[in-house]
Amino acid sequence: MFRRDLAKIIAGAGLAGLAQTGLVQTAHAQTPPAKKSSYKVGFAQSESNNPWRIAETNSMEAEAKQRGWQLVYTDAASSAAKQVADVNSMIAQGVDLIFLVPREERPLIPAVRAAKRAGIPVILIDRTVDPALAKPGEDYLTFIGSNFVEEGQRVAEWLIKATDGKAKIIELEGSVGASPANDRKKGFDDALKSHPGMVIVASQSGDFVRDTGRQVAQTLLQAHPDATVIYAHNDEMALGAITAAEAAGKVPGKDLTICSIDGEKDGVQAIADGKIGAICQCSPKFGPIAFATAAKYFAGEKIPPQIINQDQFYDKSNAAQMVAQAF
Ligand code: GYE
Repeated sequence: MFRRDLAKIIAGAGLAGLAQTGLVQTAHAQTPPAKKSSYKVGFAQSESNNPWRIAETNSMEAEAKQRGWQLVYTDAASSAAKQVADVNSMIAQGVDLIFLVPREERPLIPAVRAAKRAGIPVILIDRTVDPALAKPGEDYLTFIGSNFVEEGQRVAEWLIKATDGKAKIIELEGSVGASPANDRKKGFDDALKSHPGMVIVASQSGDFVRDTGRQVAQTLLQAHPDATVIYAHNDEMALGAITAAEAAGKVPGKDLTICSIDGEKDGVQAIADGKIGAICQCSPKFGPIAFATAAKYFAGEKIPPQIINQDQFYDKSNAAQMVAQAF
């Protein structure tokens, strides 16, 4: 809702009615604060337990420093409840804008709503919230990140070719309720539907964590020793799966084709070493685009409801030369 629309509504409805419907707050959230030479912005990170998260935080901190903006940083340590509290504390500190990585799609809705009520704009970066419960351009400013459905699809398409359409697949899902876990599963599973030879024999969460991925892969390989593929929703779990497979006496790259998403250094190196077959990139370097979008907003420009990052794809044709620039 923008100022022009608000003026129309005020003319038609009267302010008292608006306050009851909450429309005043919506309009406020879309109205940039007075121009300043420097801003105080919050960055509510979900956790810091893998190279992807650390690369994202570094990218955000570097950009804040370069622009001379104050960054209020919090780490929710994998707890959605703590992340809601973190956002509330940023609201209490009167930040000009909040960059939020909603750890899970639904539990972070109260945080989005609280910021909206306080008239503080929120930019969701890297993960999003349930679109049925909160909408970009209305409940928060915009979402910046990858198309996770497409990432899952691209891995599926590569696998269909690499296996001639015949595979028994173990799927290691990301954190339960996280948008990249939901959408990477959807994109992958849907792409396999028209290929009856591609069978998912088991699918379970490894929480995007290397050692959890290892443990889940170990259990699932015991239950399905004839599996030929492991699809992990991120590189960390794929690297855990390599350890589990080797411990079970299997040779990744020969007995098992392993695929994942992210493109961290260890993952891209594992392709070069022949242990991972392919990885769809998902870049964690959000600093430049996130802050540029906030700056445009502060300058009064209209922000699109979604800003989608373009991802590369790694396989043995390009992995060796991409290792050096991977995060
Ligand atoms: O793939 C994973 C991380 O939200 C897109 O979260 C991100 C994902 C990323 O923990 O490694």
